Amino acid sequence: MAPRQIIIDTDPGQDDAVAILLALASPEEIDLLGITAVAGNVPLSLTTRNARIICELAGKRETRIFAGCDRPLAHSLVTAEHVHGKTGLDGPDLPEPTMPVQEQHAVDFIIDTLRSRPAGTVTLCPIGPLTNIATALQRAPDIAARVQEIVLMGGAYFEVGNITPAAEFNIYVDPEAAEIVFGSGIPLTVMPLDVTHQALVTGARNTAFRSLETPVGTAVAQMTDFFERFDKAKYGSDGAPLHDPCVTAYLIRPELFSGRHINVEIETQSPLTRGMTVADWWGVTDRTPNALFMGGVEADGFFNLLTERLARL
Ligand SMILES: [Ca+2]
Repeated sequence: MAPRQIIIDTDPGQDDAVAILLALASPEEIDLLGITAVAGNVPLSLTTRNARIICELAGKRETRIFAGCDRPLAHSLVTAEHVHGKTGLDGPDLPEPTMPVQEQHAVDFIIDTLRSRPAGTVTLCPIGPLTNIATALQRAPDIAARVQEIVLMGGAYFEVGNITPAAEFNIYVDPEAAEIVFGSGIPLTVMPLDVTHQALVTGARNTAFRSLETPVGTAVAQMTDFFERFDKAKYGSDGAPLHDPCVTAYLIRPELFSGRHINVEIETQSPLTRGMTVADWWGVTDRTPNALFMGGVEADGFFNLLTERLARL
């Protein structure tokens, strides 16, 4: 089968970094058309910088990187330096990037790519707030029918929230954008916290990265070491959850994940639950299903895949 053509829309982030590295290491399954940066974990200038650092770390300087929206559609930006550190990529000591940022705006790149390639052949992979994707859909509604699928990291049902008691970070930062994406009619596959909190970098898994004894393996071990302090303190878990790599792993090994095709709506109004993904997991409404909402991952298979692929870089 030909590799899937994808655009990764991202706010790196240590876990974004691992998601991108997995894609770059997997050319049989993934043809990465470009990386579009968005404001999220840290401001846009840093997410664009971090995307370039990651591509250079992987030796993939030819990757096209585009800068996108620097703020959510309707509210001011909320960032997460308390999780990811001041740069968004704290942990390893990586050089400042020198590869270029493309001149075209990320939203224009998304629109042009969908219009210029055959309908149903491009998959969007958002692993940050949904601002770039929603802006593209607002500006060019015709592209909705051309997207093969959106596979995204965001939301939660059983785990409820991580940035507020009710909301997951990516959706919380731009719920108006999420509402547009979830209402777009595009086939959606969603990796919520319910899944990503099962993908924990335990000590043994971190050691497996480090034991690759490559610059990529070492950097991933250092990034996940940094990132885990927050989750260990907050959840008492065994290590950092690798949220975003669930998206790229799904493109390679979908059978590692299980979920339900259900209705998911986004709360945009309530001050208490703004950004909540109201997921009808139990089918208690007659609302039309709009998303394959994942609930489980085979964690050992996921980490074996990750380690095996990162070894190639
Ligand atoms: Ca992210």
